[in-house]
Amino acid sequence: MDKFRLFPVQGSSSAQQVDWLYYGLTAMLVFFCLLVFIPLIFFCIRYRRGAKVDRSNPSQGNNLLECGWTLLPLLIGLGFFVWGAVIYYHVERPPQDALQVQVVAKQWMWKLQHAEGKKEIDELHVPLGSNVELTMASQDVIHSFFIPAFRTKQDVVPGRYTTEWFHPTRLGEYHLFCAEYCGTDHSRMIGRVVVMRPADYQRWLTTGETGRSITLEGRRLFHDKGCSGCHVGSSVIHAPPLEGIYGKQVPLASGEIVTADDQYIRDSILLPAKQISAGYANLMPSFTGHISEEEIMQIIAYLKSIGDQPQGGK
Ligand code: HEC
Ligand SMILES: [Cu+2]
Repeated sequence: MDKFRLFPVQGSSSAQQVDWLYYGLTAMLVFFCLLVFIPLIFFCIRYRRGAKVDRSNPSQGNNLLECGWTLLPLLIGLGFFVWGAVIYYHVERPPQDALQVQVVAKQWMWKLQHAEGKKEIDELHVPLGSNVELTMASQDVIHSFFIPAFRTKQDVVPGRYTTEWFHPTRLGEYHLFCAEYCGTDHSRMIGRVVVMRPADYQRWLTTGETGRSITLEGRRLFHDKGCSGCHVGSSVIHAPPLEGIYGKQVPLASGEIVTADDQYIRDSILLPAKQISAGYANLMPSFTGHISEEEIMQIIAYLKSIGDQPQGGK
């Protein structure tokens, strides 16, 4: 039985929900298929040419039947819509306590980094029973991060961040695919996800080349890339302080108010002229071509980490 599988194994908390929806849809389709085709075949045979059956008194229509077969499918359709929407809502909203993993896609590999600093390529190690959130960026074209056993798939798009989360419920190794055609070697852009016992995961984090944590790496970059030259209180250039900016509402020169999330900070670094903060001049140089997606993610993690410190004004 294990050889013949219509569905991949259920490796995450959402897998079962997604599968039940599929079973439900399939059952409904089979039901309506039979409802149409069994009478159809029956009438084909019964009223075939030459058959001696009563053909008098043809039906003149039946309002109850008409309303019934219009309303019933409508209600069933809406029911499936609500069912699907509930699952979608669950799958699209990462929980607050999730472990953070940064993912950068490029032709043709996945580069991943854990918050503690451990990096890997085409492999993702995660602990059993924890929520894991991936923040993903692409260095070139559109890719898609697909783990069939977890029933999660999300496009990875250049120029913006997308996220994906899951809660592994089963130890083991699972396929990781790129599910968006991304060029010649797309079919080789594959890898594996390894779900480990939490203790094994902690041990794994500290073995091999571990590197510095993402936030420490971000702090180093903040100085090395020259950000700190402008973004400190004592700077000659009038630039906004960045302590506590993460997640805050930022007024822009255009009068708009935006939330300083990952995307906003990323755009501030690469396209500083796009959104100017109110009260400041457009003096920040663009770092396009001078900073990699990984480095931007590290700086964002650093800015996030200095978010809790008290600071003057907003
Ligand atoms: C030459 C000085 C200068 C340098 C270097 C510089 N910035 Fe800026 N930065 C500014 C100024 C001025 C603004 C305000 C105008 C604007 O929004 O573009 C700003 C705005 C920002 C904002 C938006 C802040 C807000 O309150 O909306 C962020 C985030 C930011 N910079 C991050 C960085 C990072 C990260 C680096 C290093 C990679 C960096 N900056 C390097 C001068 C600088
Ligand atoms: Cu790809």
